Amino acid sequence: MEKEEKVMEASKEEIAELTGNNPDANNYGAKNIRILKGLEPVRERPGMYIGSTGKTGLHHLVWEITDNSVDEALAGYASHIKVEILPDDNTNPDHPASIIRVTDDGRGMPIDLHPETKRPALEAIFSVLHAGGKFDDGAYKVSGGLHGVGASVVNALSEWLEVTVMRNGKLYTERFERGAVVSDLYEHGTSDHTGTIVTFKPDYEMFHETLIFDYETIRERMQKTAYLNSVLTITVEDLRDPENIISNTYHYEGGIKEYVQFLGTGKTLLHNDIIYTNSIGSYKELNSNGVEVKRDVIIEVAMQYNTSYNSTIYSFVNNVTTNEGGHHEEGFKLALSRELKKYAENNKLFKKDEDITREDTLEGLVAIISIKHPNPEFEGQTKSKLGNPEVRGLVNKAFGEALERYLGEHPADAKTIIDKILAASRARKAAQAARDATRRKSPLDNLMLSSKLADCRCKDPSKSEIYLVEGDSAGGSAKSGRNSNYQAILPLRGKVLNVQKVQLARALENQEIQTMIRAIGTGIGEEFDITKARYHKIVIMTDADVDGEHICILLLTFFYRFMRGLIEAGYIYVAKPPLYRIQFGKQMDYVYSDEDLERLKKEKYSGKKYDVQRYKGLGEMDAIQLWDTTMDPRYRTLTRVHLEDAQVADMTFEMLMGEEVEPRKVFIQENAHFADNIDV
Ligand code: 0R9
Repeated sequence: MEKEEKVMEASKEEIAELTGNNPDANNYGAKNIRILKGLEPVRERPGMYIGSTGKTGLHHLVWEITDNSVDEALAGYASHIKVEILPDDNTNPDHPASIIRVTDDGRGMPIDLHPETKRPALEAIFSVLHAGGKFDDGAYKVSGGLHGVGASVVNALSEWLEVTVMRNGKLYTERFERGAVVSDLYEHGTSDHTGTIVTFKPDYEMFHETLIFDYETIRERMQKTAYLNSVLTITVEDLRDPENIISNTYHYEGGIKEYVQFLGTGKTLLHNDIIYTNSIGSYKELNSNGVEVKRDVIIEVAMQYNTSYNSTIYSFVNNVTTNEGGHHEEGFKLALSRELKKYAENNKLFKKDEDITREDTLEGLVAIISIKHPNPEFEGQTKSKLGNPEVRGLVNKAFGEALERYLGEHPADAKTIIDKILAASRARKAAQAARDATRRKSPLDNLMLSSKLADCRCKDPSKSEIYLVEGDSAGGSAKSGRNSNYQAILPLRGKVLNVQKVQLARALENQEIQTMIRAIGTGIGEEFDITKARYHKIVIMTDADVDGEHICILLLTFFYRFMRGLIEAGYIYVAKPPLYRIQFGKQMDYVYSDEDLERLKKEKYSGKKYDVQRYKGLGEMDAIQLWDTTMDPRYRTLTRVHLEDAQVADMTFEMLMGEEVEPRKVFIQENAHFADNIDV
């Protein structure tokens, strides 16, 4: 979605009229708030402003508000943020909802009246699209949600929203409903401290999927925000059940160093110290008046190696995750490989014919790159790639110097790291040989593929699907039940390799994985090419039990590690087979959850002598049943797997597949929370 599509700028005259035309951009207040347009467009096309009107979009409302508090903290005026999930006010029993309250201890939003409009400054922030300091040239507002559209969008999409400001020793409140002022800002008491409280209830007219906030999603995001901003203390509370109040408070004095430490938990570390830099780089640009000005970029990097084979690199710009990387990540990787290579060469650590690539230096690495930029440009498919080219050189220089210093001062650590990278280099060469073997198509390989894969007749990938089916027996039923025009079936026997624990070379030796790669057609790793995908729907179909769940997660791990582009393109799905069949005479229903079974027993089958069959596996269904319940596009439920937050997904995989057994067991019995439900 292009930013330009969303911004509907008012004319210069309108801005001048409404703002009093005061260009003093660094002094926020009523005068220089840019008023751009009414809120109707937001209610007309909410997805344009918050990405979606599903669960993800709903939670964006929270981020938009907390981001403003984070800005206030980064400006040096606030240190505490509290996010509370409150119980429903029960005004619409048909639409159960939760309410969010965000509190900060900053200066309090300005309440002074605009000289022309005679309305309070905060009112413009909440009732005019794109009002606020974020868009003022020169204003160093660093925080920002995915779409950065602010408080007015939250207000537009809330059934009601209240802002309370503690300022000048007094308390003020203004209330809005669906974006419109319903009670003007009024003074109603005194306060011995300053701050802002925003409380809102999402509007059921706007969010049809759910109005219930997820504590875990908010907790996780706030924890990350606390790691990235060591000045902050953030409390998250779930007050919905008075019997079970949940509360977490986060404050990380060590900031991203503690983050790296946390991500390395449970891993064997190669060195004790975390390599760290915190510096300011600057570049020149022209401001809105065409005058060249110097801009500062804060650069923070922390990293540490462990003995694993995976790399965990998370990058952020102004506290926003940049899943697709960009120039800050590039600068980091460039400096990393250059400095390590230079050190190894200078200290004669390479034997004859040995060399290392950039990819080798990433193995077993945990790194956080966090920059604060006054004017970030986001690009890429999901607008999560940093596009400012000047950042590459700044990070390269800042981190390169820090790493060079560290290696020079810690020769024992340096040697351990270089040894690890050389091992990675040897494994890479072995993997290349294995990959070449996978690619080499002998007539025997083709025979093996065709004996397992029941391909579809359609050759148009956008219309073709492949079902990866657990077990030969279910695979057989799926082959008989499918629509062979566009549905291909690949049965997978046994547990697919646990790819987290092994290196690429070993994973590729696995027969099931080789067949799957050949069938999908994109290649893997660096050679991955999404345009070669033979199917645009890759559906994992496993039993609705713990083993099935496990196989599903193993497959997702594989895709995440080696064919991530398939997830990013939205090609990976999980099928949902029924758990039960309930029957009375000719009346029959397939049931997909325990709750639905109980409901049907009470409502549709009450008083009847019904029969309930529990499906322990897909293999218990015949071809027709499998088609009806899990493969027929008219009735099936597919869940699209997406990397809404690569970090969460990666940590989940790590937890599931890593060395710690217990959390994995617990998790497998619950649902994978990197998947978002959609009906297809
Ligand atoms: C609970 C959520 N908090 C906020 O939304 C929040 C916004 C905000 C803020 C300022 C201080 N605290 C805040 N909390 C602020 C005050 C002043 C100047 N800049 C920022 C000041 O006192 O001069 N504001 C964010 C935007 C604006 N205020 C403004 F545009 F209205 F100025």
